Amino acid sequence: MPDRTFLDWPFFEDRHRALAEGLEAWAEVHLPVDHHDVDAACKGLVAALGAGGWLRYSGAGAGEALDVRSLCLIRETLARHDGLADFSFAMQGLGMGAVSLFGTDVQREWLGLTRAGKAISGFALTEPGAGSDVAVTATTAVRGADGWVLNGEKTYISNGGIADVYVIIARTGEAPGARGLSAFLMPADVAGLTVLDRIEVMAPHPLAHLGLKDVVLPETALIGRAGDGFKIAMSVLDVFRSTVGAAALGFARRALDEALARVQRPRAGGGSLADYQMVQGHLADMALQIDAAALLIYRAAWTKDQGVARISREAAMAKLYATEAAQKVIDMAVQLHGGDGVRTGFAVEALYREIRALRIYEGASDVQRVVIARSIMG
Ligand code: COS
Repeated sequence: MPDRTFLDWPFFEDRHRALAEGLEAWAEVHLPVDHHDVDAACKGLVAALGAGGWLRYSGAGAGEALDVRSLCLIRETLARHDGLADFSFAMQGLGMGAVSLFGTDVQREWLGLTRAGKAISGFALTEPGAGSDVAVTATTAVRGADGWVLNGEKTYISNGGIADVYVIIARTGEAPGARGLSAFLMPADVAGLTVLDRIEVMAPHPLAHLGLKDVVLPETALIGRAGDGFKIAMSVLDVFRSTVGAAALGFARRALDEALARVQRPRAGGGSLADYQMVQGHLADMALQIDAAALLIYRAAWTKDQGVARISREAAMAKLYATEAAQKVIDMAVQLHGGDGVRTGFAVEALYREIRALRIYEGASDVQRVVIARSIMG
């Protein structure tokens, strides 16, 4: 059983403690799921998370605000039980993040579906030539008589191929660079949108390279104002980067649990590995990194929930520290398992593969360092 004392920290209210307990009970019954067919698994998880009421937290309707502490608690709980469950929850939030923050009433109708688990969403930001540097986005959206016409390619799009709706960032050209982008809401069945490739990765989940050829979207698809797409994308990432840290925290907590159980097993020659001070030292380092990550994550989430407009620095610190720390914690858990640590079927082997992408997506670790450095340099 993982340490639950953090729930008594002053960052949380009683509703957060009730949420964490309720989701824990649900996860013990419903997770993990079979991962062999990731598309089917994710579709089933979205439906189950919707039926359980958990996806309500993934979006914000008119007059509501995303509760970042709830998002983080849900992600760390789900990640501790099943990485794909965390992924399915997270993408409903990230995919619809721009709509939650900036959508019109009509655009928010999609939220009714994604928050009920009846539609799947994706965020189409990254391009073959524009990864960390969003300002060089090349996909174009040109205003025509029938609305906007989009052309280009998007890659590494999570839920690509199974999503019902995407938020897409494209160049509308109001100004060069970051100031000439806009955000659009794009149903997946629109003519001209195709899946060019499915991308296979070391911790499999639905991921695709998308092509857009003369995709026509109505004027009402524009989210916020034309030219604000970069700021909209960054505002979404400000909210969701802390939650990536929370997912990493969930993986790390699971790794510590697995390591503790392993080293406390009786050994053939008597005693257990936990009797050795060097092993205890490793356990202490793991617990320390987990608590430090949790403090940074819930500091960022609490700050955003107080209504602070920009938490770029806090969110970057949370994501950077938590994902890097989780990698180290999981690596040590693998080490403490000996040969079983790298053996298929062992939880730590899966965690070792699952954590790696979190140091890359939603802003690689060095991007977070850039954001932090800029914030302290003023
Ligand atoms: N919220 C609101 N506005 C923001 C913002 C934020 N978090 N971050 C930047 N902006 C604004 C800036 O204030 C600036 O506004 P003005 O033009 O009015 O001055 C504008 O956006 C451009 O900002 P900046 O000059 O910092 O842009 P850069 O191109 O230098 O941004 C980084 C660089 C690396 C920080 C950015 O491209 C980034 O975060 N990249 C990572 C991409 C990513 O996470 N991809 C995830 C893919 S998986 S979904």
